[in-house]
Amino acid sequence: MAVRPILIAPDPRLKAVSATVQKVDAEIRKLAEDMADSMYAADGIGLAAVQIGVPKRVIVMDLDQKDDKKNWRAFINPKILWASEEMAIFEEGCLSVPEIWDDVERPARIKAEYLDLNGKRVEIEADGMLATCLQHEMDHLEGVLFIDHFSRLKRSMAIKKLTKAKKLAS
Ligand code: K2U
Ligand code: ZN
Repeated sequence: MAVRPILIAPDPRLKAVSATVQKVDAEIRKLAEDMADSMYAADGIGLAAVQIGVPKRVIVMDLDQKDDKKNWRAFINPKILWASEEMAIFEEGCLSVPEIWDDVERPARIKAEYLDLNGKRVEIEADGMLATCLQHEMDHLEGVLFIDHFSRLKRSMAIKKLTKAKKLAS
C-alpha cells in the first residue's frame, strides 16, 4: 500500500512521453498497485503513471467503484487499433488539473489492445465513459493534458488559473 503524490499542472514532468514497458514484472505490478492506491486516495477513476512522476506506459482505471468495492485494472502499453468517426462529448476533469472541468470531444467508440498485469495481450471495444477515460489516460502517455484540447484562449485561462493556484499553495 503506497499512496504517492500526484503531480499538479503546470509541471514539465507531465509533458513527458512515457516509455514502453519492456517486461511486465513484479516492479510494474507494484507500480500499478501504488497507482491504484493513489487514484483511490484522490477519489479518481483513472490515473496514468506519469501523474505520479513515473513516465512509463501504465494506466489504472476503476469505473465501477460502488460502496468501497475496488475493481481496478491496469492497461500496459495500450494502443488504439480503431476509432469511430462518430464523436462524443464528455465533461472531463483530471487529478493533475484541479478545479477545472469542461467538455472535450473524442471518438465515441474505440478498439484498443494492451497488456494486463500478467503480460497477456487483451483487446477491448469501448464506448461511453470507458472510451473517454482510456483516451484521456492515453493522452497522458503522450504528455498531453485534456486542457490541451481547449481553444487557445480557454487553455491560456486554465493555465493562468492553475499557475495562480500553485503559487498560492506554495
Ligand atoms: O487523469 C485523470 O486524472 C483521470 C480522471 C478520470 C477522468 C478522465 C476523463 C473524464 C473524466 C474523468 C480522474 O481520475 S477522475 C476525475 C477527477 C478529477 C479531479 C478530482 C476528482 C476526480
Ligand atoms: Zn488526467
